[in-house]
Amino acid sequence: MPRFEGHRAQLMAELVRYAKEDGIAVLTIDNPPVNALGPGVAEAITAALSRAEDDIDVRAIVVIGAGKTFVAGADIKEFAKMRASRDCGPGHTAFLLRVEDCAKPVVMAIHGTAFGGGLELAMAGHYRVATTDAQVGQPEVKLGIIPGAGGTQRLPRLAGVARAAEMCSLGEPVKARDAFDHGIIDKLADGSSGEAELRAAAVAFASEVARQPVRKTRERSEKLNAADADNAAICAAARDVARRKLRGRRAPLAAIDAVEAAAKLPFEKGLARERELFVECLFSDESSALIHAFFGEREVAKIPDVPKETPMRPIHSAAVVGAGTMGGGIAMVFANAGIPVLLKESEQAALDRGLATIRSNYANSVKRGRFTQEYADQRMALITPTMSYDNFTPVDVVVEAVFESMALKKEVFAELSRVCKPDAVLASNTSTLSIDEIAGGTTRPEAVIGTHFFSPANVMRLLEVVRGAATSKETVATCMQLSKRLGKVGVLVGNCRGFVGNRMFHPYRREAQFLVEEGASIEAVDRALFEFGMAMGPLSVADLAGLDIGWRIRKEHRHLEKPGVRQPFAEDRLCEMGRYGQKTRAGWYRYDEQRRQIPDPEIAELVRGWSREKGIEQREISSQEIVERCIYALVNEGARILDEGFALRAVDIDTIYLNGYGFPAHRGGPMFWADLVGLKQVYERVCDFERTHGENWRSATLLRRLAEEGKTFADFKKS
Ligand code: 3H9
Repeated sequence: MPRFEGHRAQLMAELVRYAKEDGIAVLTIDNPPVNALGPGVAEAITAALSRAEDDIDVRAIVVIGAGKTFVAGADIKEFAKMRASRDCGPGHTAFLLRVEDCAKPVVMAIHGTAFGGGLELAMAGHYRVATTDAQVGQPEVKLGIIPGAGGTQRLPRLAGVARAAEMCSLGEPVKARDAFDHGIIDKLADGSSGEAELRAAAVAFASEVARQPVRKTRERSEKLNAADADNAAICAAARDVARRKLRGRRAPLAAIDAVEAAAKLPFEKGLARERELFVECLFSDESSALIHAFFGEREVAKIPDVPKETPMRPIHSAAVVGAGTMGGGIAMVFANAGIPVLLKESEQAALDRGLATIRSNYANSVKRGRFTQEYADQRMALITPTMSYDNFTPVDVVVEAVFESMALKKEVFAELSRVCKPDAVLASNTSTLSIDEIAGGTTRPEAVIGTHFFSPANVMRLLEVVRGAATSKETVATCMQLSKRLGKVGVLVGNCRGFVGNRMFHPYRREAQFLVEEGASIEAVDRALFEFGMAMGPLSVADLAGLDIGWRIRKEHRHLEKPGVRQPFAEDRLCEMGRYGQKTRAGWYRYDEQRRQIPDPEIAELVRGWSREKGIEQREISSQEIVERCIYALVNEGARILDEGFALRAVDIDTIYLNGYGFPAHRGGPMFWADLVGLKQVYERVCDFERTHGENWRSATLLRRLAEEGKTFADFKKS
């Protein structure tokens, strides 16, 4: 064999190991970390299948994944290369037809996850055995694409059109038992969860089916409804759900079109339709944005000066100081992760109130079927209420969540320094105060860090981890790892006013108010941003959060405002009228007893009157200007933050906005979106706004520089 061929054969043998057990060939895919169908894997599987077919001692074949999972899908990194070369390559369709045409029965053994191309591979096999804790799914829409290797054609043949349309359009994972009930899995390997146990169960199953003729999924049709009208109705209903749940996205609708094609067309024609739709989606901005978001969520865990090997403190127990809305939510987060947590208050009544809220949150979850009463009881039992610091000594991490007052926080941290063991992490949930100043009041500033949870803490995925000047690498590493354990996306940020998220949100909200003061209607501002994809319009968000919070902060920081620079005034006036938002059932809008929003024309009229008094010209404002004013305000501030080093990378800012501020995932985050628009265009618009609206719109130096150099935020690396 020539040297090159020999090397290739060796590589393939490493990607897919071949073994034999009682006449069953076992093919183990070994492509860490998640056995993705990366370069060479399909070829290696094909070669191993051929070897098994040629081996007269082999009666059937098992395909299994090495390590903790089956195949988690195609290699997502390859999509960027395809986009860059405008070439999707041959794809995996022919490979999977080859698997399906294997002359001997092929049993796919699934543990961990069979996602995307992984499930497509599994469905091209003749049988599927799975551990009970395995999950299957077609999550491609979460990457802005659709299954591209027959998933939309084989899944309806196994699970029916309705289930396939749902799985392919929403992308949610399905547990093995559910998949079994729907015909996707043929056998559950009860009691096994790891590769070795599953392998034994799959080999036994393969021996049972070895004598049966192969059963090709593509030739099955019993689950495809005979009547086209039924399928059309199912797909129409699926489209309604997808439009509602994944607003503004193309891929979910394309996925349903492809599933519908499976029901209408012969298999080969259906495959061709799937391919067309896959290619259309792959070359969309939606897909580049969602893939950016996928890798971003993983990238943020990588801190250049805090390598993986940095020692971390083990976290076995926690304490939360303050049982208000945030403190109670944070205690639930620890309990939900199985970590026992003390919940401290200084007054019995406040402690009782906090516990009652937690209890009612758990009761609601049980009522909604999210988990059982027993599970809720177990979580509740992990929360220990207390009125003193006496039992704080052994805890590994404390999160302070008391009222936003520096004096009070300093008091708490002084107490924590006194009672906590020397290596405990001391975290503050402050959203506005300086971590350095808080740390300065302790005897161990290296152990002090910010953990800025978002409300409701037990629901929102974002956690800003705020690094102070003295915070040690060990403390940073511990908190970043803890955030993953708590089910949060931890993003490391620097200690500036508002940190990253709120610092950027400030100019965004400011512009929303200015727009109303200049004549846009309250509803028009909210509608334009909602249609851009934001979870809620900025004025509705303000009503939800409480207008009085911003009012109080503005009053405290008035001395920092630059004279002569325009400030919004309408929200302060609303507060002076006692309109604090949803909590007083009146703010920008009015609210009924069920907190349903009702437009309030009186307020629009009032704001118009106040604005005229202040000499602010009233004019028609387009929804494009509304979006640009608000989103470019985010981008401009984001550029400053990046330049000043308070965020490590542009993708960190995007991840914050996608997970904590309702920024639409299919736009990739504000910085990514600006890169897509083109920084030159963004910069020119910012300059226009500066000419018209003054100093608030002074362009960030970094934005100007990158625009002039023809670069993107993604190119930027802080030297
Ligand atoms: C597809 O299949 C299209 C098909 O229709 C075929 C068309 C032709 N590729 O998440 P983790 C990396 S589309 C490349 O932290 P976990 C990830 O970046 C695909 N890399 O672990 C990370 O790298 P790093 C459909 C991947 O245990 C490392 O693996 N499939 C891929 O918390 C560990 O990941 C999906 O969408 C991949 N497919 O969760 C599944 N997957 O360490 C996407 C992961 O350098 N993946 N990586 O940061 C997942 O949902 C989760 O990774 C999984 C494991 C649940 C599997």
